[in-house]
Amino acid sequence: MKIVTSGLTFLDIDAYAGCVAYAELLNLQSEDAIAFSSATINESVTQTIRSWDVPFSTNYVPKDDDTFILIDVSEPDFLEKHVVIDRVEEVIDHHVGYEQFWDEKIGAKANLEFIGAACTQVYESWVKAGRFNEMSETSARLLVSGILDNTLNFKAGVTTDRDREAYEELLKLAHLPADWPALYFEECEASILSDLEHALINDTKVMNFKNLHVEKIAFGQMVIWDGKRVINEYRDMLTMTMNTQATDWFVNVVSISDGQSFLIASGDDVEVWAKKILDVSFENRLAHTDRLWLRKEIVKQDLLT
Ligand SMILES: [Mn+2]
Repeated sequence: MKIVTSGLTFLDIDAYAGCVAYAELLNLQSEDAIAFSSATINESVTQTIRSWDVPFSTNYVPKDDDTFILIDVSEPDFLEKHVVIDRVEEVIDHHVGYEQFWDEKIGAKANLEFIGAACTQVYESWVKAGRFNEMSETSARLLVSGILDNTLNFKAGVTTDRDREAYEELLKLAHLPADWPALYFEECEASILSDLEHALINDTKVMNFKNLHVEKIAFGQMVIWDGKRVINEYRDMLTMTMNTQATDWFVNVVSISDGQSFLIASGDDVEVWAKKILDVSFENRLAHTDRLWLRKEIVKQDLLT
C-alpha cells in the first residue's frame, strides 16, 4: 500500500488536504493508497472542515512492504514517525533545502518547488494525470482551503500565479460560500485564541540557521486575522509558552488583516539574527515588518543572506 503522509509533529491544512487529495488521485488510478498521519492536526484544519466527510486515517500502522509519498515536507528529520526513508517513492513539497538529498534518492519523483502551497502541486498532479474533472467536492474544498491558508489569502510573498490558477479552477468544483476566505480565517483565529498556548506549541519547530550564533532555536508561528490585538492582549502568554520550549526562541505572529508580521525575540542573539536577515528594528524584543513573512520565507531569507 502507498501511504500518503507528511511531517512529524503537526499537520496543517496544506499537508492534510494535499494527502487526502493525492490519495484520492491514486485510488482513481487503481492504486492501493491512503492518507495517513499520526501527527497532531492543528487549528488550520477548522471545525467546519473536520465536519466534512474526509477519508483520513490517524491510527494506521504501516507494514513492511508499504511505500511512502510525502506531501508538504521534505526535511529528512521531520517526517511522520512511521516513514522509512528508503521506501519513500515520491515527494511533493514547497519547502527549500533538501532538493539535492531527494534528487540523489528518487530523482524525478522529487517534486520540490518554492511556490505558495503544496496543494497547488497536488492540484497540478491531477491536471497532469488528466483526471481533474473527477475530483471529489471534498478534495476540491480541502485544496482550496490549503491554498488560501498557505498563501494567506494570496498576500504572502510565496504566492505565485500557479497558486491563483489552481484556486480558481478548484473553486469551480468546491461549491463553497462566496465569503469562504473570511469565514475560514475568522474560524482559524477564534480557534487559536481559545487555546493559544496549545496552538503555538503545535506550530513551533526547532530549527538552526546559517546566520544565527546559537545552535538552534524554537521557532513559533501564529497565523491570525488581527495581529495587533494578539500582541496587545496575549504577549505575556506567548513569552511564557515559548520559554517552556527553549532558551532561545522566536515567534512570528502573522497578521493577515493588515499584511504584517509581528516578531518577538527571546534575547540578543535572536534579535541580531532577525535584524540581519529581515532588516527590522526591535523595541523591547518586538519588531514588525512592512509585509507578511511566513516561516518558510524566513528560512529562505536566511539561506540567501
Ligand atoms: Mn505547506
